[in-house]
Amino acid sequence: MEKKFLYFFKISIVGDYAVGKTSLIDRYVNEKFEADYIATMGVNITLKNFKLGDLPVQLMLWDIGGSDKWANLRTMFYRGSSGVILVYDVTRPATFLNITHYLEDMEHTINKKLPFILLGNKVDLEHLKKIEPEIAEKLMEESNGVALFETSAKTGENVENAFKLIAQACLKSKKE
Ligand code: G3D
Ligand code: MG
Repeated sequence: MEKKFLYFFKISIVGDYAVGKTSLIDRYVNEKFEADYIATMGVNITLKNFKLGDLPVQLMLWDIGGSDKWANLRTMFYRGSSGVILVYDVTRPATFLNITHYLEDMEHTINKKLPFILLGNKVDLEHLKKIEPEIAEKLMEESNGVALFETSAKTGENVENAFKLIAQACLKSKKE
């Protein structure tokens, strides 16, 4: 009989306050699991089981509080991560500019660069949109990201695609 492996990936979701990190996870995951002792440190943990093709995969999503209070701890969250989701809000340019800082954080923390995807969230707010995908695409390519997605936690646009792709990238980097 064919042996089935369960792949397990810790994924950190990082970005400024109110870009939609928690909403994206809520949209993607139906069942929430919160570890209280970690919540007090500014992190919520959510588990998501699904299949990539016929491979059972479990994602452990670390949702990091955006408050500056936790800025020193953020580096710690990258450790042990298989991949990272960086989120900005397409209506607030400052949240996009800060992506560079998060990338620097990540590089200083771990020697190996983690696979990451970049999400421009809140694309449903078309009339308020200030960051066009071309500029984000450029940053993503320059920093060797896996992909850029424009998402909406409100409508669900691209949410599933994004999580699926980071899981695929984690799987690929594990096999390399
Ligand atoms: P955070 O976890 O990154 O801090 P949240 O962000 O998920 O708490 O979201 C912050 C606010 O943005 C919330 O509004 C949430 O409903 C809203 N939001 C998140 N994603 C989207 C999106 O894709 N589109 C729109 N239109 N709004 C979004 P409130 O009012 O609850 O503070
Ligand atoms: Mg949050």
